[in-house]
Amino acid sequence: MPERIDSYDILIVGAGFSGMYALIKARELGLSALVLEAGSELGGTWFWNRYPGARCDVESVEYCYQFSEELQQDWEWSERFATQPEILRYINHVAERFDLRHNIQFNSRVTAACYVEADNLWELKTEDEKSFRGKFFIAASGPLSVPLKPTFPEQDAFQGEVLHTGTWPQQPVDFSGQRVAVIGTGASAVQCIPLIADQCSEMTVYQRTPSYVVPARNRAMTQEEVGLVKSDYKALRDKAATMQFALGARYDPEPGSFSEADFEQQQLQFEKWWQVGGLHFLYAFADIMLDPTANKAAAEFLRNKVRQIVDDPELAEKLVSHGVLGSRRLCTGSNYYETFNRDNVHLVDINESPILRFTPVGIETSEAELVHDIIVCATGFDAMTGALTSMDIRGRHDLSLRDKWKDGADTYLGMQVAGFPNLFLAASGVGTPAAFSNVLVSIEHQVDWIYGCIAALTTTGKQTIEPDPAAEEWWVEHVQAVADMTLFPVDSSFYNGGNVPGKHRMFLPFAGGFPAYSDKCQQVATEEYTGFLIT
Ligand code: N01
Repeated sequence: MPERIDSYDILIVGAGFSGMYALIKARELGLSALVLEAGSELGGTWFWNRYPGARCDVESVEYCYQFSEELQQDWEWSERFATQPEILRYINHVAERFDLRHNIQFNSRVTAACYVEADNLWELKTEDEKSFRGKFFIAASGPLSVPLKPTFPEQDAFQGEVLHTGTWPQQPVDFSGQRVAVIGTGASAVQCIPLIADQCSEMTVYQRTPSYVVPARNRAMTQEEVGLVKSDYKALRDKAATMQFALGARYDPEPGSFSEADFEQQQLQFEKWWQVGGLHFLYAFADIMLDPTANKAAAEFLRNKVRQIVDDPELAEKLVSHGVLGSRRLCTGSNYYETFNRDNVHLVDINESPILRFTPVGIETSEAELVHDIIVCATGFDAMTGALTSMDIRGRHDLSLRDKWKDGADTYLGMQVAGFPNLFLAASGVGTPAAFSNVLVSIEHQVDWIYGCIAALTTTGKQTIEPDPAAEEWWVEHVQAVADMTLFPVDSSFYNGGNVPGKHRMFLPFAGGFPAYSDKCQQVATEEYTGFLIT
């Protein structure tokens, strides 16, 4: 007897914030849906990234869903920036409140997805060889879900433990008395270094490119400010939607341009936003990401802060970045630079002393062999495209997404890819502002748009939607043109694939801000999906 294949209206890959919301929306529209999730639990990136110090850099009152006023009112965040465990508690609370679990299949890593043209449906296959069919396929696989593991010579020789921040063990790791290496100094490293340094006996940080780190200034939320937010949550959300990064609605960004202020005013502005803390520092002037002079001044202000914090001037110079501020993700930290004043913390600049190989007891650089018990790789992700190309996705005429994206990840509005009918991308980060914005705002916006589109198709009796290749080409060029008007694409980073050896270089996110992007999406929908081919 042939194997029975379960069929749904909607197949969703990923049970993180976007997959969960996609499921909620499917239910709302009375559509049958199944979520396939590789992990054994909910949470996506927040399930896997449970390293010490993991917390969000968007304020908790904004890093949560806004589709339900009741949900907003009944959940209480305890800190300005929520920790990973608190975010997971929230995610589980949402799953319970909306009764989501019975439509989610865990431990189900999707390895292949194929558009079956004759039946106009998608067939997905999981690692354990199970198949599922659905009319629409929503890839909610996340922008940061494929960890980038370094490949140093003789890496397997090391006898101790090797951990990656992006696939952290489910049980807490005991660092006491351990000699720990941390490779990488991006956002994950910036968060875990101070906490691990507190516990371990010796820490060596292997740095290739320093980051700009602004203090998070995390603290407990007061009842008063929670009350204030909840008294008109909608106003806060509406304001955020008009802001470039769709975050920081509790603060008023400075509308002025850098060149209009004199030196003293400029420094006062920078100091004011340094004191506010967090990513909001980029709001100090309206043109920090547009005017190289403004950007250089902001960067020098941050370098001077490091020079004040770090006791050893030579070490401070190694820790400061000379890149374009914001071109690589701005990091927020708590006691990051201060940690390098500790006697048990050492920095190896691997540009000066490259890592030659791993050895059974540690890491050999061009200068010395250093002994470690645990090596923490905080080496990032194959961002935005990685989760999608890790599946063998095939559209019309067996067109492979991996092949199509070899020379550039083309999408139209970041929602769909030409040649892949009825496949929707939910906040993958490609061609959308998700990576530059409060991703929760982007997720809800994109998922709402996708279901608006599905509803429009269904009510008009249409069967498929996919981008017109010409519209896709235009969007790709537009995304590049907009990025080129800013300073975002200058340095090599995961924004442009520069962090993955051999990956095609292309600036992936839409840098024009959330309001411009959502306006464009709205316009396309209003004009009956211009740029899409509907059959
Ligand atoms: O990854 P990264 P991440 N040898 O790519 C280094 C989100 N996030 O996990 O820059 C030596 O930023 C690499 O060096 P270089 C957030 O969007 C958010 O830290 O390539 N070093 C770099 O220093 C963030 O931006 C939060 O020269 C190697 C580091 O590893 C994104 O996730 C918290 C190497 C990787 O930095 C990714 O952050 C955490 C090698 N072979 C993460 N390979 C918050 O919400 C890589 N590196 C606060």
